[in-house]
Amino acid sequence: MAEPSRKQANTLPPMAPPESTPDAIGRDFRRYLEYYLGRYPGCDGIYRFEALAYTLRERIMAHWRRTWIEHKKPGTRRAYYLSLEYLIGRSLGNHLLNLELQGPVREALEAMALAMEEIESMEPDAGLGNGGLGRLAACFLDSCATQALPVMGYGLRYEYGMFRQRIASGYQVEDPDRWLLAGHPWEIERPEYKQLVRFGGRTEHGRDRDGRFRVRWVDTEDVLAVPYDVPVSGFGNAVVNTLRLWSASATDAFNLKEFNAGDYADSVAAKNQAENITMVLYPNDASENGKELRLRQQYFLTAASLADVFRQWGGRDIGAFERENVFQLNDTHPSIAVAELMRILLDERDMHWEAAWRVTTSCMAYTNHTLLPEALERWPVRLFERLLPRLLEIIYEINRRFLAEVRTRWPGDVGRVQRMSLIEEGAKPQVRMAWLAIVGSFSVNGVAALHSRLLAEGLFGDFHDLWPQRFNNKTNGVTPRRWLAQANPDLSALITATIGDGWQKDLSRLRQLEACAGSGQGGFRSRWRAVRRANKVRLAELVHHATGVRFDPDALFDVQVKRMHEYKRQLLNVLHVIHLYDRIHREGPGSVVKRAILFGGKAAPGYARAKEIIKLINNVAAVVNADPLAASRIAVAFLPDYGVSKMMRICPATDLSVQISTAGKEASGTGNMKFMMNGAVTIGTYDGANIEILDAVGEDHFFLFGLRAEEVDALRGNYNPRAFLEADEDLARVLHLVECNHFSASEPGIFTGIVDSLLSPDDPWMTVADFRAYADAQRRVEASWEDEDGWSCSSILNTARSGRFSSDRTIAEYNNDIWRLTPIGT
Ligand code: 26Q
Repeated sequence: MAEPSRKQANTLPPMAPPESTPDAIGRDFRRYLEYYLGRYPGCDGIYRFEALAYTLRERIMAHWRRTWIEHKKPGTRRAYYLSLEYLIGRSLGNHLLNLELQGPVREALEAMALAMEEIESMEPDAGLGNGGLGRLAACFLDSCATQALPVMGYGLRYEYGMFRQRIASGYQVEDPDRWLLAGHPWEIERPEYKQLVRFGGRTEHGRDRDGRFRVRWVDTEDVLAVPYDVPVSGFGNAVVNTLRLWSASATDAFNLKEFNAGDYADSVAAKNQAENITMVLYPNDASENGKELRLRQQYFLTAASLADVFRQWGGRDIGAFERENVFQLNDTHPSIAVAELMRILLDERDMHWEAAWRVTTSCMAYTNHTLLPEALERWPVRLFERLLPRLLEIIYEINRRFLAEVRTRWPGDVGRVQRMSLIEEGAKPQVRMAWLAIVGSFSVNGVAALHSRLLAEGLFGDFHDLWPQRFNNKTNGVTPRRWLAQANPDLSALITATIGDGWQKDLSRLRQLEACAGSGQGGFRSRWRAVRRANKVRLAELVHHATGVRFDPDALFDVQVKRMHEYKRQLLNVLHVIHLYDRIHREGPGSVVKRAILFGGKAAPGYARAKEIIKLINNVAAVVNADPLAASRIAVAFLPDYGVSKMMRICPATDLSVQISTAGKEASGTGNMKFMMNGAVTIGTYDGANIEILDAVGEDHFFLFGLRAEEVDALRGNYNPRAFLEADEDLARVLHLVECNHFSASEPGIFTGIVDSLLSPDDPWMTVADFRAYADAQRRVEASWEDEDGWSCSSILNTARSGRFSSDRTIAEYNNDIWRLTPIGT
């Protein structure tokens, strides 16, 4: 009886979407506030945000549904982005921009004496990522929607996102980020699409009625995956894609035995075990940590997402699956997808190995984000055996067949077979996840030209020998909607007034600004400066509010914000700050330009050295800022709790973008692109995407310094930091100031670990080797800064030539070379 009426209901035409006049928006806002949330206009600000979010969500819904229907049209090829991280930040301002509702919403709010920016600032950042890799995923989703590509993101709905950082006595303190407590009005729970994910148990091998070899995975502990959908709007195109985040929940059958045995409370308490899976984001971004819960998270995301794709595939011909589905693996974190897809095809879809393997290797594509060996994921075979026994069997079989191929190609090359095996042998055998991802994918890419070349020549060299055509580069990009249009509205208005609209979707058009950079364009240059100065005033307010340090808006804003890591060399930056302080005392305050130096970034809680570096920065800042002579020229601050929203205030106000990683270590970097887009000039090493930024803007508008990747490698083995010290009095003085506790008078000795690491011949980051070159490059910065017009010209050219670093360009390349999707018709 229920069926016909539901069918009938399905044929009802959709309700007309709500109007978007200021009146209608104002009415809906009040209705949500007062009748849905049960609050009043003078309530706590978070509720005004929520009411506005719901008001906007209603206006997204019809587009969302229409986009979904387009995606589901038979024959539509779709891509799935699998990522353990999405660093989304705030969404309200982004949807307002994309739906072109800024005007009417502002008007509606003003009629109630409410300020739009104030409401926007109430939204908590969705911090479901660590740093670059997670933010890249968010920028990619934005570009996919803007290009109307049928792409869906799959991720995890962590209850606790990236921890909040506080500074106490100069040290980092972590506080949990229970971001969902404030309410998450963007998401829609879809329990009807829940999936079961299995763990543990054992496998049974046998033959079915037709005599075919079959494997059953039995006695498993099951966890429910419940999806929550988050809308991803495109810019001005009525497309709304979906980010589907999975939340773990205990099954009803969970611990049924104990339950029936009367251990009611214990069995309910045991639900925690299952629900723990999506409790917390792992906060390390550059080293694997080998925790069992992390592997559970990875399989949970992968299994739930693949099951969801197959649910939608239904009973259609599996032969067409590879034509219509492609999975992009965001690093090795979801690379168990290779084995899981094989498991589904073999065990659930009854395919033969060869056919299943053809499908798998036609559907999977893998992106690598790091060259650091310590970040390469390996899982103990024993852990795999216990947690995912069926997947381990499949990995063994993939490996057996793969190594046979290697032996055929290189007969007798035992070393090569050992190097390439998916299993690293030894006392504690491990599964090499990157190898699994490469073997199972038709495409393997790095994230900047240098990085992709180093992968092919080094880390993945053996695989490149075997399958050169699999390897490709996709230089990262960032979305100009968030990072220019939204973050820098005044500069955007100036750009639009100068070259017209359209750059938001075609960033190469910024090139037209080149004509405004030269002399004879004094009017434009001074407007450019005025906008940037106003941005610097706003950043100075933020810094003062958060740290008590005063930045002079007319100073050179010298900024390094990113995760704390030795390879990123915040230490080199601090050494330079100390050198400036020393110069002021030796040569007088007039010898240096006025500078405001900003640091920001989180250290992984278990990364002791990175935390010491934060402490050093804070101690140096305290001494410098309290010294009247030094403080007359330089101010130093460490901004706590750096994240997406902070960056939206920082990058429009930065003059000098500090990108000084040891060459060959930063895969790409994406902060560098955000700064460039907003008119900062880069001081940087020849590393990652810096190289391509330099190439785009030209060497007159970029401060290049330091060893090249080849030189870093060549120096290894006979690196002698003390020789650099002896040859460079400035450096010796700087290190002496640290060693003699000038910055740690009340805690002597706390920085000896740092000094020792800098002076160790085994220092992999070779900070001391690049000190002289960095200080000299900073001298060139000073000279350029004193030529105000010349600097403005460089600033304008950096923006004008940043078009290549739009994630729209990156996504167009992914689509042309890897995904081959057709934009949906709207
Ligand atoms: C792995 C195992 C267990 C726990 C955590 C992890 C883990 C999590 C996150 C390992 C690495 C990450 C993140 C890496 C990352 O953000 N890499 C950056 O990716 C950017 C986008 O491609 C690049 O621009 C940066 O250069 C790269 O460092």
